[in-house]
Amino acid sequence: WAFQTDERNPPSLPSWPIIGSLLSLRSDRAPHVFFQELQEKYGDVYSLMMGSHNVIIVNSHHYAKEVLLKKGKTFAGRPRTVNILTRDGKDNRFCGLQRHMEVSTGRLCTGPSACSRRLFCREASAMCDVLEGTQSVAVDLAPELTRAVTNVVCSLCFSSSYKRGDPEFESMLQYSQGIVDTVAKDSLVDIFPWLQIFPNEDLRILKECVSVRDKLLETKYREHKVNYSDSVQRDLLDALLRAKRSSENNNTSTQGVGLTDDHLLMTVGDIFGAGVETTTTVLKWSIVYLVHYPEVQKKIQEDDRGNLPYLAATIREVLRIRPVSPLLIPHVAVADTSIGEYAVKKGARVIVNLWSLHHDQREWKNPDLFDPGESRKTEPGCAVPSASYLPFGAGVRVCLGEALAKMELFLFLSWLLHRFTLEMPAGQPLPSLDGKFGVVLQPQKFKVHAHPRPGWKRRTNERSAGSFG
Ligand code: PLO
Repeated sequence: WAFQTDERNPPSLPSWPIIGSLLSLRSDRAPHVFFQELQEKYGDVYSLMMGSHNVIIVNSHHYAKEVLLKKGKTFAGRPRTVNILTRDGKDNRFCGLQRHMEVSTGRLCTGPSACSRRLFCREASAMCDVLEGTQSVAVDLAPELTRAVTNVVCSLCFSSSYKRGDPEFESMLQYSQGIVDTVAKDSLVDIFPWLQIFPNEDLRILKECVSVRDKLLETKYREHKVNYSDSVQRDLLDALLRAKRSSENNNTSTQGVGLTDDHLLMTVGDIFGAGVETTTTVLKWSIVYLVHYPEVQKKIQEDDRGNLPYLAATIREVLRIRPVSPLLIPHVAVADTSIGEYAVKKGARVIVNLWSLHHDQREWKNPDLFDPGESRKTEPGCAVPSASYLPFGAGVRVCLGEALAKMELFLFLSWLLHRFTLEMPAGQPLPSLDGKFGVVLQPQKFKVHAHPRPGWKRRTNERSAGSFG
């Protein structure tokens, strides 16, 4: 028979008509942990039905790299899950439209430079000054961390920043949390189509938060257009405005699709949201682990090597043990293809379980243990601790902000640990290591005491401020 092939289908979870594999998907665990558990029974690659969709879960780095790198273009499709957030995919990010525009303007503007470095130091230092005022009370560091990170992104995108207690900032905190909490569930709406017919509470919250966000973005956009000039490029929004103008001037080229105001708004919205939520989350996890492991904190503080390699190793380990995006964002096969020995039909969704890669027993010694030490290194000088490590994804959909994020995390944490020792107040339990599953994996709320270090002022005089690392 001519159409007989060597490829077989991946092992599949039991499935029933209409409800798909829903019955075997009931579990109290977060989806990434549950998918990792299923790996024991079904193997590294298995498939399940969610409603009428065929979903393939990939749990090891060989297969993950085939999807993201080797066959990256074939798997570069996106499900229409985030269409509420992105006005039907007009953000270029989730749906691949004119990504080149985002890449050229985004990289140009947000790639780390001496300028962004100065910006990080300015915000980190301002944050430390505020923390200094908290004296001996334990506080939730999240609002100040978020404000500092927001101000960095705000400066890069809109040349503006927020003071403490700014009502616009407060409303941003609120809507953003609303989106983080609900947008991952919204992708379930896409997976279980009948949820769309019966809109639920989460969907209402999501729509409301997105509308608040859009109003804010539109205001920023309107204000910007007034002062726009072709000759100066103040920030990312200016760069996008310029790209839009030039696409209007030769609209025969760019695939016949002009850049609309919506494209532009959704692109800044994305960069803004991604820049704030991801970095803040990693900073929070870093603090959680630093109070759990005071010896790690001490070792970073005592490191007198200029580029603080132990801090860099700590950040790498935080990104491994608590990846920001444990299931990445789902991919869709745009043609019939395969993963390893398994056939994959066009339209299948592929979820790369980064959690499995980062907790793979075959690749890591004691993967559930936080250990920034030597045992996580493959070779000296090698920046990547193992092949089974992709905190920023890979391939065509790789994180655009990787370099910026690494520099930002490094500078923020070095300022923080230079000026403070972070401790739990006496008698308080340590913060939980369990994350809350959402579009990013966030730690639960906790309070810590930022104890000023004796003599930090003396040391700042020795090395001029901002020259860490
Ligand atoms: C975060 C909440 C914001 O209000 C909107 C937003 C935009 C872009 C999203 C981001 C949220 C979460 C993290 C995402 C980012 C795009 C890329 C990034 C999903 C929802 C990751 C981790 O892939």
